[in-house]
Amino acid sequence: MADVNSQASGHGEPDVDVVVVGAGMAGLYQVHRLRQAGFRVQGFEAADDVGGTWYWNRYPGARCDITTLDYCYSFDPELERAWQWSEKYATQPEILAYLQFVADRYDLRRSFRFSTKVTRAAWDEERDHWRIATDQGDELTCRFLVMATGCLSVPKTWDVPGVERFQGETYVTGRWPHQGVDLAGKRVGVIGTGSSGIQCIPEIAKVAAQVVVFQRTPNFSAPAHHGPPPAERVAALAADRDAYREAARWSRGGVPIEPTTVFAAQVPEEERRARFEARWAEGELFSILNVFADQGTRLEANEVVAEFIREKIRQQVKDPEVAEALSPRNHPFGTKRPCLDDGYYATYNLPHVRLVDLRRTPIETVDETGVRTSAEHVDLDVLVLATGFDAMTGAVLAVDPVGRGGQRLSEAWAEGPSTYLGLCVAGFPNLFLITGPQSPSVLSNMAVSIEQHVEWVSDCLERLRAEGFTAIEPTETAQAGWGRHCEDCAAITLHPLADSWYMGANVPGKRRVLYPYIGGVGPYRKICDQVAAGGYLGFERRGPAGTARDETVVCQLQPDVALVLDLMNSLGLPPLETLPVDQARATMTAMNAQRLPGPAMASVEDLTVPGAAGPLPARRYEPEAAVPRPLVVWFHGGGWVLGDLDSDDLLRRDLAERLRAAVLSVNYRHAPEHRYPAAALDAVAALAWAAEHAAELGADPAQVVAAGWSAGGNLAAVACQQLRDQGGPPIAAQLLLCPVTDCDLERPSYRANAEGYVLTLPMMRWFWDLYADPEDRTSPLASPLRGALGGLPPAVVVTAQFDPLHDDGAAYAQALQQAGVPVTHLDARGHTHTSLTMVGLVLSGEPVRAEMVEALRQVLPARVGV
Ligand code: NA7
Repeated sequence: MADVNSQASGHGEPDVDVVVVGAGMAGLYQVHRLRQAGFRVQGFEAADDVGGTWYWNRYPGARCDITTLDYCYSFDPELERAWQWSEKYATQPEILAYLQFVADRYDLRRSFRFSTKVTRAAWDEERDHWRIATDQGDELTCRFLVMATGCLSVPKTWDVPGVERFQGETYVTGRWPHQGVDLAGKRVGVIGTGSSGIQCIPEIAKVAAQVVVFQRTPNFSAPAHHGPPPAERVAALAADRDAYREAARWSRGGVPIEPTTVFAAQVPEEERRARFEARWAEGELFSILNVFADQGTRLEANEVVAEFIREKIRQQVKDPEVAEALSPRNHPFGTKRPCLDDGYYATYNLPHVRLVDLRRTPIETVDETGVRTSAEHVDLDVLVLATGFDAMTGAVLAVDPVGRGGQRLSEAWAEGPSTYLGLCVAGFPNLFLITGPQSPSVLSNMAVSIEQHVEWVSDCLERLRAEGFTAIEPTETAQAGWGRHCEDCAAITLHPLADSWYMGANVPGKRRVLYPYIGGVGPYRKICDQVAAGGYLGFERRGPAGTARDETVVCQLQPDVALVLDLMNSLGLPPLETLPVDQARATMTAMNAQRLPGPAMASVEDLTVPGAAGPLPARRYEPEAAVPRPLVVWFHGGGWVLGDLDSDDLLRRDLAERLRAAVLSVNYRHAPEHRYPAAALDAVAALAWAAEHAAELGADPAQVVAAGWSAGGNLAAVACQQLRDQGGPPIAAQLLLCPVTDCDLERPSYRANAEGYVLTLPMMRWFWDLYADPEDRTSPLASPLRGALGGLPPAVVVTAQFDPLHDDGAAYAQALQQAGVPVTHLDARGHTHTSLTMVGLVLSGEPVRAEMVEALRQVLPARVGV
């Protein structure tokens, strides 16, 4: 081991290879792995022994709330055999004993300097190493700095006014005295009802003479059902340990639970209740978070679970007023860390326990003898602060590493944490965060996430050493891309609705973003693995071997689009273009049948409208709306070949509802039975008829919109050109969603997005071949981009980033603009050709469709029906 008191020489090799800060679950394993790999490692720990969270949080009732046989190391089967957990959720002393056992078993203490805080870390650009200083006067240099400082290790600064005046005993749950506290016969006030408060209140109530709980926000809590480790889990683990652990590593939360695919709206009330009761009985966080697939993303689904829990609270608490005060109503279930408890709610039935609802009677101040609220003075002997932590960033920013160019991490993070994969930070070479912000961390089983990070970091350092690099750092572009991906993930959840510590809302002045990554443990592991396997995608590596820089930006697809693509790939369906047309149509019909129900309409009516060669089936959607309203004449997608009256049904309902418009969907004739120009001529005829009969269709003739998706967008564009040439009837606007506008299949987006995003280049070839002869394709009736564009109705053109047709739409928008037509071009980032149509399934499409409709409203002549 290096002499950590030695002054850094500043020349040649650094004193050690790696400094690891923290001797909790992460730091212990990191030191172990790096030592095994032959690195010279020095650890520092502020406490006088190992344990991290479990060293500090010794308050009564402190326990794990992930089943402990999942919340433990899995890197060594021998270790697993050597340690048996006595309970389903181990108590703090047992977990601390386990970590001490681990430290002994691998002789880890010798690598740590305890009772020592790292106070300074600065990157030496000339020598490619970090300079570290501690509060004990150590100064040393290291090549790599690993912050294993924990996500919930820095208690939040006391922000309860007057706390320092209190003359009784004051205890912070996260800094509970080691010798314990005698609360027997005392009047105890507890501020805070997060996990710590909810765990300690029932225990304190067992001994104290009086307990007064000061609650600002009620939290959701489920019974933990303490007892021995669950028999099925023990059996599953015993039967095949490796498979069990592997399943956890690739799961969404780090515990091997099968995610449900049942949406709340899909099942009747009775079944909803049965599903909830079954999960409630399990007493596990991930179970109760997994009643419905959409409870984390849809308020209505969430409210079903939330209300079931409120009902449970009412059943447990005798006084209805207290029960109501304990019932959370200001945040969706799961957006604040839910708790597991042991008789928490029933505690309020005890005569010596009282709840003070701070929303009704806020704390004015703490004074020498107790707490004064707006309604009373509560005399106390003891004040317990269970007020939480400066989560995710507090511990790292306490050191506030100084990176390249003298930039402090706090400056780099002024607008919120910005990392690549939650592991590294641009501008801070060779700095690694274990379970940092923008990694799954606190939304997962920490043990699994810690192991994944530690192993990734260790492998990375070994690869750097083997390949002769001395520094690694993410590119700004890769980091910005990861930040966008994290935001995209957060945006489709309900998290932004809550003032939670996940959102940084508990610390005044902290930037409001979702700090952890919510994309899931398994998907995240896959991304990290791909980054490494690809030669450190998005990283620059430097050293005597030269510089290797990779400019990749990972995860550019919207997260829910990626999930749908994965799901579709897993079905192993044959490519449509390899099927006979009737089978391709049957496949589409079968897939449409799987859809969720769309927005309800006041009426949906089937009718016929005149086409170019006879009547065409059509369907009219009427939302509840003011009249007169716009009329959208809709042409469905399907490459002129596929599709029927049911195609794009959800999209049309969504459009009708958002625009408060009547939508008339016309089922034009399809190829190959009716090749070019049948579909185009039908579209022209139907659009003309609809525009002439708008009033009869209950709409405003001045607000007729020609619209369509994909090949339907092609038909809408073509029909607008034809009606302009025919001298009317007038069309107010055109809405072209991912339209086909030209027969040139050589545009860059056809190459970039040729495969893998549902609509493929081979499929487009197939559609064109079935629709039109090569010599016909260049006609404006097939390729509207080649037509005259002046004098066309204002247009809203939507393109999707990962659509082979992206450049078709973009080129049309540009050409329209050049021809003097007012155009709004919306380019949907991270979307595919089909994803914007997946109403209810792909939530990231909602803001795009909202923007699309808003743009349409802007160009419609009269702003009615809004
Ligand atoms: P939490 O979950 O942040 O809970 C802190 C609690 O303290 C919460 O109820 C807060 O109410 C309350 N609080 C914080 N500041 C105040 C002030 N000034 N006045 C009144 N009440 C206040 O921390 P925990 O230690 O319980 O749990 C942290 C995590 O550790 C937990 O989620 C598990 O992952 C393990 P608020 O909700 O902010 O209104």
